[in-house]
Amino acid sequence: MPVLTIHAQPAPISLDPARLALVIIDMQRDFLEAGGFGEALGNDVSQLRRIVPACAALLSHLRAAGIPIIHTREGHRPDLSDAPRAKVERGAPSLRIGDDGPMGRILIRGEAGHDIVAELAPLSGEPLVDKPGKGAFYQTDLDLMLRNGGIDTLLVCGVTTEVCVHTTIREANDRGYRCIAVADCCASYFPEFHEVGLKMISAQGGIFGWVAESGAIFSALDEAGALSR
Ligand code: C5J
Repeated sequence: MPVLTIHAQPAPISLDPARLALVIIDMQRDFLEAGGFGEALGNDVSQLRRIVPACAALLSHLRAAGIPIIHTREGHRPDLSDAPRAKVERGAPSLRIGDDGPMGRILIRGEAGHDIVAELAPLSGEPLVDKPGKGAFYQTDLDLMLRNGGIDTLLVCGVTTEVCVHTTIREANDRGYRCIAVADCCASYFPEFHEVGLKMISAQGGIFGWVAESGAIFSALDEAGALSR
């Protein structure tokens, strides 16, 4: 496939699709469904659920184009030994990390709520990175996997825009990866944080990276596919 050029903010970005991967952040039941961590913190989970169809379309296009997909999940060991006390103690006292909820223990690996939502479940062979923090690089082997795979540019989507998506993009940017946030495949419980979060990425000439709509990615992939035929 030839070089792709994606229409993005603050400027179009050209990239080698052989060095491109998608990191889809934390599309877990604990954040998207009633009774999970997100709702326990007082949030309206429908704000996040609305991007599921767009994320499903993105996964299907990228799978068809052979672009690697890496899924992440935020969560902790059952004994909470990897959960800083400062994190556990914050939030709603009624339902904290490790407490029993309707989908099992909140934000604990192996519990039903920790799973990716069914519509976006990883296919066999797609890596799943379990992370104890907000950023996908913190205490994980993500950087090693990307470098071994020759990846230099990341599409990043998922939830929430201003928390785990932003932290991951900042971490990736500092490690030398070019990041493109996929705007309509990211969401926040706070729509205004989503909007500002995206602006913060592309402001100042792309201080953290680029922002593109999924439609622009599909057009670029389709065009490159047509050119390679
Ligand atoms: C949060 C996340 N918001 N995945 N996690 O706690 O953004």
